[in-house]
Amino acid sequence: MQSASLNEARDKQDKQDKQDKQDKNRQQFDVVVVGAGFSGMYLLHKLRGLGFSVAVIEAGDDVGGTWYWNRYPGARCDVPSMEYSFSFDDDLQQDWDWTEVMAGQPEILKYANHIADRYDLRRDVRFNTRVNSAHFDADEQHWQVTTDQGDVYQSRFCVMATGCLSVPNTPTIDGHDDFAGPIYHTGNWPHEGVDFSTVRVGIIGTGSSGIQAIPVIAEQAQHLTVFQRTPNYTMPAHNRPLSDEFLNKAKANYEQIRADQRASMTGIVSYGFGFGGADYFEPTESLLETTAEQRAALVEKKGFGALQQFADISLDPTANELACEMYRDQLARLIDDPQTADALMPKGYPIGCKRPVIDTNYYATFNRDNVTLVDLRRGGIEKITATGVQTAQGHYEFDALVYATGFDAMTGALERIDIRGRNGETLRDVWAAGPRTYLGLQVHGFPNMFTVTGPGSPSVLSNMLVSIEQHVDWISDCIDHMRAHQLQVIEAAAAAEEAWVAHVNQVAENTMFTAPSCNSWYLGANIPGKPRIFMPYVGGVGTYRDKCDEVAAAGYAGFELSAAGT
Ligand code: FAD
Ligand code: N01
Repeated sequence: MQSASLNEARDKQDKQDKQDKQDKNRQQFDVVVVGAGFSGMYLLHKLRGLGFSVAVIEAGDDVGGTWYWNRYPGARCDVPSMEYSFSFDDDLQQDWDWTEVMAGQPEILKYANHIADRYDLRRDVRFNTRVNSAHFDADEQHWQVTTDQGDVYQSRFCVMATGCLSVPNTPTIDGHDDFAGPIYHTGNWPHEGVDFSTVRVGIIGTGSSGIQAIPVIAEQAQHLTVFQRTPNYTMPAHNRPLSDEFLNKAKANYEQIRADQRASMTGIVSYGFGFGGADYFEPTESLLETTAEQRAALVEKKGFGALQQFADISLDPTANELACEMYRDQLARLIDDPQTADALMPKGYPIGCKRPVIDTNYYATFNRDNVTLVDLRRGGIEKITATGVQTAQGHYEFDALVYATGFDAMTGALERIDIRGRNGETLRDVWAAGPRTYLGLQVHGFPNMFTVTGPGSPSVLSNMLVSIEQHVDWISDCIDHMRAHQLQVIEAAAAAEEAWVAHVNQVAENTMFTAPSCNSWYLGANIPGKPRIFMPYVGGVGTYRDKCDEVAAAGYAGFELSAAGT
């Protein structure tokens, strides 16, 4: 009895101590931003420039987000670097020289660091700090944000720049803890790198990360065993150094290139890589109008490149199936062993259902003597053992295990924070049946909270730097507008959100993304129990930008704005 009351007293004291510490650490800002990837960095720069006080909170110990965490061998961007970069400051884009068509992770991280230095960003970022909760206080009309360091931040606005691909997914496989060697995840790679030269490696997953890492690890390791559940469609990157001549030409044309990126479907125009010397890459032809002989001749001549010029592959299921056959024909030519070739062949789902993958030497890797492909369609993983992986086909031994198993995408980082809105409801509950937003920018019931590249915006279907810039500009302008008009609260109206969600779903219907045979992380299909909802907006970057601009020009139509809150 006595010890129970002693425990109670101790608990009470602990709570009081925690409260005292929080009170002591309470800090007030106009805006709290969560995340210091490209989104959080540009938000800080932009809002600071408008004269707002801003605190950025970041779990990692430096800036860069994706490019800070994903340091696996072979990590690289698959959008031309000249376009996967910020356009908000012409001096920045003129000063920075990319060295390759598609930059590798170290160079992109260097660029992120350059931005942090150039705009003196780090002084307003709290590193090594994870946000645990964000609650809207309806009486005070502000957000209260708490962290794992015991800090409490109060701010009028809270912007979640937490990333769409920032929560690594490690599948639950029996025996994981029994494995005797080191275990890595591509999405949280050791900063000091990993030397595989004296060991045998097993890797699970053949999405973008796996396909980039496999050729590089195979070159280094004694032996590499690849566990593949679903073969992917992947195209050669043809990456190469950028010449001074190209850099100068692109820089001289930057104003036009940026304008065209913003108006395009995906934020990518591939300047300098068009057919027949055209400035931009634009497929225009119809595969349906070709004969079997023409298709065979094209594959013979151009390999996978044969598919690039046809616009109907992404629109018409019959054209898509023809493209899949051409793809498999080319793949068969590249692989020495017919059984391995068959195992690598994607079948039963369309090209374009999953995020496109671009690789360097992926298929050639499977002709190496030190690489074994395990096609899990012939017998899946049963468990992890101390020395490898037990499948229905047998046991495979190795010394180090790599998960290239992706992310809890788009909603993962947001749902891991205890976010509570005006009536105390959690975002997790509100999104239990799938994410719902107005324009991917706000959620009804969560006033003054914005999401950067949130579900319901083009986001991961686009060159993210273009979408990040557009969202940051829109959000900053909105906050600036509110200050100018002495407004305190902005909240997406329920009806506007409802209509936007319906529109997002409607444009995704009958696309390759939502084909019944399609399983992708866009649909949440990679996470057991996640609702099957197509999360990003397929309508295109240019169309979406126009819609957001119209909404703002109409006094933030579809949002409720008030001086004293609702
Ligand atoms: P992130 O870079 O993910 O940053 C979010 C930050 O928020 C992280 O640093 C994270 O630590 C922090 N954070 C999250 N939750 C919390 C919390 N609770 N508390 C504190 N901090 C938190 N996109 C393209 O357009 N082209 C590409 O070629 C491309 N390649 C990619 C390659 C890889 C390997 C991956 C994983 C993604 C790639 N992407 C690509 C998408 C990429 O995520 C975006 O391009 C972009 O970098 C996202 O920036 P961000 O700032 O929005 O998010
Ligand atoms: O993740 P993924 P990722 N047993 O989800 C497999 C961006 N990115 O990290 O397809 C066995 O695509 C899973 O198999 P299946 C880009 O947006 C860009 O590779 O579910 N296997 C799949 O093969 C990308 O789309 C670049 O059957 C399991 C793999 O793991 C996104 O990040 C580079 C399994 C996961 O693939 C995510 O890519 C890297 C299990 N239990 C990343 N669970 C660029 O180049 C999962 N898998 C731009």
